[in-house]
Amino acid sequence: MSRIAVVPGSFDPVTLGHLDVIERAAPLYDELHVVVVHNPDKAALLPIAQRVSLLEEAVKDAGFPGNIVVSSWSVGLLVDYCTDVGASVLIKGIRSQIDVAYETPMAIVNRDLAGVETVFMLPNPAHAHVSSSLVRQVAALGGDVAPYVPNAVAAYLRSS
Ligand code: COD
Repeated sequence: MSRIAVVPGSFDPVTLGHLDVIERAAPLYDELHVVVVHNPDKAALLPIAQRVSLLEEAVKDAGFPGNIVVSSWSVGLLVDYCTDVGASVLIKGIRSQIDVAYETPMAIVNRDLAGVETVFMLPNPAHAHVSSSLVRQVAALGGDVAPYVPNAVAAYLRSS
């Protein structure tokens, strides 16, 4: 049986922190779905299709393994996506106690709903301070986001 996992996120935009988690998770599974999900609690910067396209470019540029699938999910529960693709594991990056507090109830509910387990991965300390919201703020104020994002995102934000 294939081991399939899902890395969900807003990815608005994808950062080097996200890529670090994706790079380390990919070899652990046969198939890794990186899924852009709308988070209703956050004001969006980029349309979902643009986030998917930047993720695809970043994964390709980084030369990650070929078992990574980039997609999006906008209808219904995240665990419905997992069921659709046969994934039994969700992967979340944990930067701090704040992430633990946010992710823990979701992990338990996702297990209750569909038997999907959540695996928490600790970040590379070099990127542990990076978040999409920080990138959005720096970009909005005209700062250089290149240290925090893949080249494709830096180029896109410079040109938009
Ligand atoms: N280093 C390591 N990990 C990181 C970093 C970093 N620098 N930055 C972010 N991450 C992790 C985050 O902790 C998170 O695990 C993931 O990467 C994605 O982060 P974001 O900011 O892109 O996405 P979020 O936090 O807005 O998550 C959106 C989700 C849609 C994934 C989330 O809200 C979710 O799981 N929703 C489930 C919807 C649902 O079905 N609800 C009902 C049952 S709970």
